[in-house]
Amino acid sequence: MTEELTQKRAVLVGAGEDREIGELSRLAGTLGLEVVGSLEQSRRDGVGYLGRGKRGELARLIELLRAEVLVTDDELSSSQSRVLEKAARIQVVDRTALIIRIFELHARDAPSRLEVELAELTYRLPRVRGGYAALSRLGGGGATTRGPGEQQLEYDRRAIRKRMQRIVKRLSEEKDAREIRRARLKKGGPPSVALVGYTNAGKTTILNALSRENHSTADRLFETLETTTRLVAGTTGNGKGDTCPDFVLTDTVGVIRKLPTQLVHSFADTLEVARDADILVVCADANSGKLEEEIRTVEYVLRDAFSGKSAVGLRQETILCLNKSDLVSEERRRELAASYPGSVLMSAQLDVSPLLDAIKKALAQNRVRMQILIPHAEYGAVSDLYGQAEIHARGNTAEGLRLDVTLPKPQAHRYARYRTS
Ligand SMILES: Nc1nc2c(ncn2[C@@H]2O[C@H](COP(=O)(O)OP(=O)(O)OP(=O)(O)O)[C@@H](O)[C@H]2O)c(=O)[nH]1
Ligand SMILES: [Mg+2]
Repeated sequence: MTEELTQKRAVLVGAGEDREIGELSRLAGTLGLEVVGSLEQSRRDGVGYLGRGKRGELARLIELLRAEVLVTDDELSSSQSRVLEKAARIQVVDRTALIIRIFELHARDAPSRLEVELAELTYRLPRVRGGYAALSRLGGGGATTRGPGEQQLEYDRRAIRKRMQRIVKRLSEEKDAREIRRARLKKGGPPSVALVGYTNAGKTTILNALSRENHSTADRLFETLETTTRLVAGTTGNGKGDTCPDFVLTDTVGVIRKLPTQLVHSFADTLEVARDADILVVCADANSGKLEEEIRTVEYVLRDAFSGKSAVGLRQETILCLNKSDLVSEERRRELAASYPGSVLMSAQLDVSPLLDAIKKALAQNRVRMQILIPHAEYGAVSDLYGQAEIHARGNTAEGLRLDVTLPKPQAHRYARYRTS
């Protein structure tokens, strides 16, 4: 897609009140760019992202620092990009292209790769026109790039649209299959817990610790681009010998502020998992300077995805997990406990048992105990019970099978008609 960016000397620019050079620098670092300088402006310029004067300053900075790539904190229109490229006279990469490139590098399975390709094509399509150095040719020629003939452009656009249609079709087939699998799992299966949160919060580290597996974690943004589901045995240890039903735990794609719209599709799976989970664990990096904003971004993305019908924390049991407590001072811990009552402050690297305890408690609260009588003719209903219910007592009677069970609330209503007390 982009020509190799690794190890290139990059200058970062951020314009507008919501610029965030620190995070942009981490995104650039994730791609292996070497950040050598930055320039900021409080107002975003419609013509060239930076105002005219600032563009002059930028050109001098680039020369001084011998920078090879310019990275902007916002997506640029193709004309903004042209103007900026003309001033900078080096390759310009906007925030969207940067994030798409990270997704491309980190996509491991076929569906994730298709999602990223779709995002890239969506990004590229409106930029085919007029000699804009399209994503595939970033770095080519800068201001001197000339557009290919109109006919060629139309041909390119048509090819892009055709490819997009094919990807959308394949992804929708994939989605149907996934939904069938999920529905099947949900029907007879154990309760589900989803780990959601800002990128780099430690979700995969938590999954690994709870399931004793070893999925890739790294101090890079968007390390995980697929959802992974693992069964966690209810007896998984805090050493206290507590037991709880088994539950399935799902790791999801991290969220980021100013999420490129082209990538929203890539989050569909994550959002479905979050929507369907019995318990939602919102993970955050307790040591982040932007903790509050990161939590709000995650809630916003989820709320948006649940299309306003159910805000986070209303329909589902939600646990706020403030991770990486090992990195914060004692004083900050007290502040966090006061600011986020009910949250779990812990370090996934040291000990996940505080979170496990909170999940167990939430699972217990999310369950009801009831006595049911299943008539002989409806024995089929019994088999669905196994796996999701704790059975305390059972006995055959003339009317049918009497059971004393504890069930997850979401499933309990299905047995309501058999209920005797
Ligand atoms: N100090 C400290 N570092 C942690 C802790 N938990 C995770 N990390 C580190 O934080 C970084 C990110 O962890 P991941 O588990 O990959 O985070 P993630 O939320 O899965 O990130 P994405 O997949 O990119 O969304 C890694 O370098 C981890 O080793 C913790 O409790 N303490
Ligand atoms: Mg991860």
